[in-house]
Amino acid sequence: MGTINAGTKEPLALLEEALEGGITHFQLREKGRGALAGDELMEFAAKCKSLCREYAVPMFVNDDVDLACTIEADGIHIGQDDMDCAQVRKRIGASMALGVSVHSVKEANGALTCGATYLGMGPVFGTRTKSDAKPPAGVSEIIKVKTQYPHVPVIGIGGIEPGNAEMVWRAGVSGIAVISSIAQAHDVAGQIERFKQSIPGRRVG
Ligand code: 3NM
Repeated sequence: MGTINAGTKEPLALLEEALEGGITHFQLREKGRGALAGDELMEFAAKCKSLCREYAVPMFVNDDVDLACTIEADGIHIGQDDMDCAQVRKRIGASMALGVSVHSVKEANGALTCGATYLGMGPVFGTRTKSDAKPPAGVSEIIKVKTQYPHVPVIGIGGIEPGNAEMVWRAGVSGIAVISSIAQAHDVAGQIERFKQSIPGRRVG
């Protein structure tokens, strides 16, 4: 499960609450109006990295290879239009995880040929967080990709909430990535627990 910066709380406080609540991965996605840049971004990313390290949670950086390399992130995530994934793999070396957003078996094939470690697929449901998101795709392409590449980790993203997460798990994902449903939750730890309860076979009671 991943969560990313956003919401009304102070971002580092939110990250700490999410780590305390049990997120398993964190992705820094610093975009849009008022986004940090330059040294400020570097400093903020380094603080996120050290917080994640305290909780032994891997940290990923969205789109920014220089930033990922400078803070020695555990992984980088890129979209189809961001950068050439073969170039990114070349720059980051073999050990850093590389996530690539894909929307079809064809794109998955391309990403894996370039050395992707995992695939992000979305938006599964409608999302207001990403203004240029594609129309909601449901889980049908996830199922096709998992059928073709059963051992490749796929992460579902987009509009995922505790109430609709089970359908995504059942499509065979290894994780779900969530922004608003966690970042805007009043009780972050409680919301993360609700997500954990959504995993088939993990429910108690
Ligand atoms: N990428 P929320 S959807 C960052 O489809 C992102 O690739 C998407 O935010 C994709 O959990 C999305 O608030 C936004 O819907 C996810």
